[in-house]
Amino acid sequence: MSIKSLAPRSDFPLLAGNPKLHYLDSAATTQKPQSVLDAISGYYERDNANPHRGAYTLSAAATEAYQTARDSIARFLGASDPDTLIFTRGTTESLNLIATAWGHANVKKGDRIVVTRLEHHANFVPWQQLALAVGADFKICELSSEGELDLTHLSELVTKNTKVVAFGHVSNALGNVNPVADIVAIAHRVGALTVCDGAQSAPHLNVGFDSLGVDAYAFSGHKMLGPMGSGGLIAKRDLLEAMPPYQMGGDMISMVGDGATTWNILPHKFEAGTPNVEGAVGLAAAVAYLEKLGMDNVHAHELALGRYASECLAAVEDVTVLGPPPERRGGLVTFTLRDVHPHDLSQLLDAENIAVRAGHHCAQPLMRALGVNATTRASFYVYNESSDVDALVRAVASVRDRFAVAP
Ligand code: 7TS
Repeated sequence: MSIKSLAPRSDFPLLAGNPKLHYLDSAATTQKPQSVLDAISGYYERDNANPHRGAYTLSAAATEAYQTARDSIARFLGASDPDTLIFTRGTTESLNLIATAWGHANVKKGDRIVVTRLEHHANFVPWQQLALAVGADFKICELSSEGELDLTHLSELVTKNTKVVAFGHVSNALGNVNPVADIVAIAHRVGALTVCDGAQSAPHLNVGFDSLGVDAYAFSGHKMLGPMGSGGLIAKRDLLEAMPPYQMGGDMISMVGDGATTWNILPHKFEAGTPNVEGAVGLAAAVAYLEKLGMDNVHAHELALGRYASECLAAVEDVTVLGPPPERRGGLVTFTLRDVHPHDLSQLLDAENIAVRAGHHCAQPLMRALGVNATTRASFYVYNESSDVDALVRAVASVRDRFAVAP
């Protein structure tokens, strides 16, 4: 089988400079196209100043660049109100923002917080710690025997004292694409807030925030061709307006009295201090690149590579592919090779110029439930093609032949 890359490798300087590299760790971070690098250097060459703070022309140019970026990223994610997109350092900061600012104002002793077994630590630990701090009940929705979220269990957990249901759109560890509408319906029956970790969906799917139904959605720019340290939180306007600020300082105030302070309007209320304009501008260039490719094409491309990789890896003796079937997964495949530790496997693959991730994938609660310490994960993006999968499968089979212990 031959699946060509959706985007030319020549658009990505790092890949063009490393023609032998099989980069299969895009779920951790993606490579960046030249257009993103150009947008960042162009911003510094033309428009750089501290936005919002000066009345002079250059500061207005920086402000304009920042706001234009916000508009285009909000549009890309299907949010019709760009001022409800708060720029952050990424998914981790977005989830900490809402768990801290909203959580401490709204979750009390005896209330319940529900997360899922699939969560990345970034959508698990902040809620667990909130529960411990206020004396709330912390519950975890388990997986069914098919390895998918058990919605019957979720319905049982979501009682009338449940204040929030936090869940990932797409699992970084197993690739599950979760049924957002069903989860939201269960949570909203009791008026619980829904917080969606979109780190692995914003890069890969048409998110459509306005119709997704969740109250808040977190994402990272660096996983979708954009710069590190970029990303955001999109949330419903009334939620953001009612929520106290997260960090305090410049730009987020309206009036500072000696004894009290009032807050600025959205989005500034949640963006204290000098913003990451370079990150926003770079991320806007990244979404422009993705829009040109078309998100439906991006998704179809990754599904095809994921299915192909699953089939080929499953055919290697002693390989176990984990997670739901490929048609219900994002573009990644997670597997184990009997008798070979994932860390050893990833180092052996590295010697063949194959970059994959090995470990617990920041999902220790999930690894415990699966009964494994670690797995190996290959994840795909627009610049990957079937030859990357072929190289991976050949190398895994060769490691198996060299190192697997006879039964
Ligand atoms: N949530 C999910 C589902 C993730 O996959 C990640 C990062 C995060 C949150 C945190 O994102 P950050 O940009 O704030 O760091 N996931 C991974 C991964 O799978 N391998 O390295 C990082």
